[in-house]
Amino acid sequence: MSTATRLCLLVPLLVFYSGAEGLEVCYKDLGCFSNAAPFFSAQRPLSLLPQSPADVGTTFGLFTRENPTTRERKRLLAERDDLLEDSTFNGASKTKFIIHGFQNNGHRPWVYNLTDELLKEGDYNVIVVDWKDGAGLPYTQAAANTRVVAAETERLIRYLNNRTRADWAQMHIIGHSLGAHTAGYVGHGLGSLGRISGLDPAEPLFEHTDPLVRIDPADAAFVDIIHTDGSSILTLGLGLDQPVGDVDFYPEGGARQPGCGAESIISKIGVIAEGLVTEGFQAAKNAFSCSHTRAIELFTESINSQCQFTAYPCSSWDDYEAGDCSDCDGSCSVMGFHADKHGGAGSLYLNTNDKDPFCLTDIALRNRSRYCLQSLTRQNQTVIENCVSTMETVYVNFTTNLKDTIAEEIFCSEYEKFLECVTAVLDTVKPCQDTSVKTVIGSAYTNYSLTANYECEDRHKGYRGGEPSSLRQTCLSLWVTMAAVVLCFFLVMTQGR
Ligand SMILES: *[C@@H]1O[C@H](CO)[C@@H](O)[C@H](O)[C@H]1NC(C)=O
Ligand SMILES: *[C@@H]1O[C@H](CO)[C@@H](O)[C@H](O)[C@H]1NC(C)=O
Ligand SMILES: *[C@@H]1O[C@H](CO)[C@@H](O)[C@H](O)[C@H]1NC(C)=O
Ligand SMILES: *[C@@H]1O[C@H](CO)[C@@H](O)[C@H](O)[C@H]1NC(C)=O
Ligand SMILES: *[C@@H]1O[C@H](CO)[C@@H](O)[C@H](O)[C@H]1NC(C)=O
Ligand SMILES: *[C@@H]1O[C@H](CO)[C@@H](O)[C@H](O)[C@H]1NC(C)=O
Ligand SMILES: [Ca+2]
Repeated sequence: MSTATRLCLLVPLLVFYSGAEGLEVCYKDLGCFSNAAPFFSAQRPLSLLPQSPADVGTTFGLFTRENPTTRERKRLLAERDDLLEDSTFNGASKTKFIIHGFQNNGHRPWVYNLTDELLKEGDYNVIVVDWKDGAGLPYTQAAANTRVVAAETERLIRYLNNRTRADWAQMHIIGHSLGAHTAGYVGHGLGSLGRISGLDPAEPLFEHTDPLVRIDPADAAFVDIIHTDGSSILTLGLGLDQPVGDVDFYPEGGARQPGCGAESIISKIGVIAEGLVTEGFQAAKNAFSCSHTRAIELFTESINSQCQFTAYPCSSWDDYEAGDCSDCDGSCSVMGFHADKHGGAGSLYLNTNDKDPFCLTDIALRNRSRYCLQSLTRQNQTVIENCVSTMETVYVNFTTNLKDTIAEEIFCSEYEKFLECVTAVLDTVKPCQDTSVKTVIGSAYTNYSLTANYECEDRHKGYRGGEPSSLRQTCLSLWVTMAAVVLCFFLVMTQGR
């Protein structure tokens, strides 16, 4: 980010500035919280103090196989032996914590789905950390409140350990968005937590900050991260792109997810608005956070699925997409719940489906990127049967095994068909674009990749011109972003749950 951009970013952030003032605040039993460095930095120009435990209102709901339903949820609280005795907490079982993020709470369908899948997999204590009163606007305050949520969670864990000998080296915290950083603080405080799964950890006020401020590999014995919305905040990406775990999974590159609609900020706002007009608030909200919540869906699916989310080490997503990294060489891993049973470290890449179920079978996965490139660059093996275009996608049906002798001819006629198809899309989408068709076709041509259904889909959509790059660096786009963010938060709020 340039200095100018960063300065720009400060201004809209001021809009959200409010809440606790001062340099340090102390809360009984939880200790003191300072907002001095490293909590104050160039990446974190607005560092608030956390609100009081009463304002944040953290609660802990216990689910086990004996009491799996919402109605049977048991409350736990540090130092409350009566609650513990009345509960089904088993100190000998492993414990899984679920911590939600900004503008969320512990009663969302995804929390129940995740809990159900966990209890199906094993006889765990599942503890849902609900901090909804502290997780609302402004974002700066919610980001600060995570420290109080973490301190309370740490206190509960120490308490459970004292009373039941439950070992926190056997505990696992699953945190989404701000909840991932919360988990980081808990692990840091405890020193030897077993595992943290960070599901698309939040980007704003955390990316490139000191490891004390954000989740990092030292926060637990094993830290696995799933990145699904790592595109710049300037394009409404809400998740970290920076690797912050022992192993970082980047499904579909980790910047944005297939099936989530448009990717440039302008078209993203368009999709949100369209959702609002056609299907109401829920649709608009889903369009806004589709990529960000995909990490949860992927993790939840991974718990009991027969299909493994095999991920490959690679130098970059582009190299992975180009088919350069389809060999594991013993350093692949499996994204999601079972990641701890596999080796693998660093940044790993994989393809996923654009809808539930998201896991692609190994064979389709391995062949997918490479197959398409081969099909398109070695046309003597390929016939394009038909070519169908929509606004977003060009579908191309292939058959293989052509005789080499007619290769040249086929190549030409097939290529013509392909051009026709892509041109048709360009005409529909960007009738006024002055980029020469040749260049545009060129980039579309090499950037197609084959999905499991052998439909050739443009994953980069580069031919549409991408984001307006002149806008990107200006305050204008920031303000548009912020306006959209405000709009979306307003939608989320007014939805009132
Ligand atoms: C929860 O699971 C149900 C049933 O599998 C599914 O239809 C629903 O979309 C899931 N909800 C979320 C938020 O993941
Ligand atoms: C539990 O904590 C109490 C103090 O609250 C302490 O006296 C006791 O030794 C602890 N027990 C264990 C097993 O750590
Ligand atoms: C995957 O590739 C192998 C060899 O490259 C081929 O034999 C197999 O049919 C392909 N499978 C799919 C589903 O494309
Ligand atoms: C494509 O055709 C050329 C020329 O006929 C041939 O040399 C090449 O091996 C063919 N490619 C494949 C993958 O068969
Ligand atoms: C691909 O071809 C099959 C069989 O001809 C057809 O059913 C299918 O609709 C085609 N897909 C596309 C995207 O054209
Ligand atoms: C394919 O897409 C990537 C990523 O968007 C881009 O960097 C690359 O230049 C594109 N390839 C071509 C030939 O345009
Ligand atoms: Ca940390």
